[in-house]
Amino acid sequence: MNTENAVSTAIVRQYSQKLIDHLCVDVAIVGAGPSALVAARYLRKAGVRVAIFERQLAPGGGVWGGGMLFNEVLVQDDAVEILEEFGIGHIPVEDSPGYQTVDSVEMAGGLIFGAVRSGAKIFNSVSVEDIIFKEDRVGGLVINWTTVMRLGLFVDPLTIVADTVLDATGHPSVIMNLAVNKAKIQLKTPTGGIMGERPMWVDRGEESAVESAGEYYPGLFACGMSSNNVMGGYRMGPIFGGMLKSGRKVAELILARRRAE
Ligand code: 48H
Repeated sequence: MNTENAVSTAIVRQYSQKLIDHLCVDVAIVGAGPSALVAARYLRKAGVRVAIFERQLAPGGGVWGGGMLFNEVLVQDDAVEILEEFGIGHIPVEDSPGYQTVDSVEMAGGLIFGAVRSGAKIFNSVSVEDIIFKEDRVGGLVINWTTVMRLGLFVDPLTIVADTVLDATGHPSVIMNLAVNKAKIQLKTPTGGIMGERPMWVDRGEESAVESAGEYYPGLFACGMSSNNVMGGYRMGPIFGGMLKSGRKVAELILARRRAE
């Protein structure tokens, strides 16, 4: 085999095998932002098979840009153990006890590395365009190349079968919207629908991001800004302790649900 052919063959074979191995998983996560990457690592550490589908080329979601492109974020002391789980550095804020600054590039890189090293597979440049919905249960994802979707090409998708789907798509709550609008289901929220994100109130937003992480329909969980939006929580700006804790909490809830079934 010549070298050009060896390179292409190895990549196509390895990618195809990776995709085939993850066409049916325990947990399919939509979006590779901070809450998703934390959830993925804790789920993998418990032996759960996890695949993450991220529509952008670069996983990491909204972490990279810090606050208004100043590439630093804040994390509260009570989420430091999650940073340390991923080996991410942090510096105490001298005049605001209880807070740490974290370089947002280190945070994005560390979260991605920690999730992948735990055995979670990330499929980047893949968009989730629909859900599988059977017998009153969310049963997986419908995926396509982001390029196909952005060009508006008429190309049929493929599917990922999953016991559990985790919506970690951030502010737009893409999967929860699909579930409400296409499957016509009532979510476990006070209104049965998506309540909508409120304006900024850092402390309340941080609380609701964690409180809202959970199961909203059989087979369908949400975390991070997605669950915060679903439950009508406040936004909190470039402070990420809530996102990290939300990811850890949703992993614990998914594990508890799997044990109960
Ligand atoms: C595949 C998709 C699809 C799709 C979207 O927004 P994220 O970083 O998610 P979180 O919730 O872990 O973190 C939120 C945080 O970054 C943030 O925005 C904060 C704290 N805001 C506060 C404020 O006041 O504004 O990541 C979501 C990811 C992104 O990478 C998307 O590209 C991806 O989901 N995604 N992937 N298929 N249909 N939709």
